[in-house]
Amino acid sequence: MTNTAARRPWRTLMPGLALVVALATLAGCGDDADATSPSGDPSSASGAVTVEDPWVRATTGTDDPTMTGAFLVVDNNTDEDVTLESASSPVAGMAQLHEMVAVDGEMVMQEAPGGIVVRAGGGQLLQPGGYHVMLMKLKRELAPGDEVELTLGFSDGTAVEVTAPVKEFTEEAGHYHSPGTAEHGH
Ligand SMILES: [Cu+2]
Repeated sequence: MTNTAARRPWRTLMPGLALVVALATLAGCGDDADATSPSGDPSSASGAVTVEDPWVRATTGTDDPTMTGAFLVVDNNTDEDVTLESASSPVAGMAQLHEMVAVDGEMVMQEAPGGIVVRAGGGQLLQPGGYHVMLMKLKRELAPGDEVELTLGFSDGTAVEVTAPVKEFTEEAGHYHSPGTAEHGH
């Protein structure tokens, strides 16, 4: 896990992003066909890694408006495991991939060592209470209805750019530990 990209000024990444957008467009989203579970149907494999149902938690009215979580579903329609290795967003000075772990009976978040693996032909949910993209050093407040660009980098070299709507998420005390309340469109 490196965060070298996050430390660089965003503009230095822009030339690469043009290619990213092109790749993401070619990969397609499969919005029409995909009403199934994230684990998917192998027979419908499109040979691509796709990102669906992205959303970002609003920061308006939160204790710490400098950070928030981004949530989404990764579908791996290829024959090989792939690892989500990096994330970035123009609204965040820094982004990390986080997991939740139990420490002394409490769920806390930490950077996911080695990223987030998505099995061949399978899917992985990033949701409140579980894996998530941590957006830090936010450059502005995120209100419900806003949109946030996210770029996800994978171990096979692909990068997927998505536009995530900002949504309200009411949480209990602590960070994102409300398993079972995740919004998941599938
Ligand atoms: Cu986190």
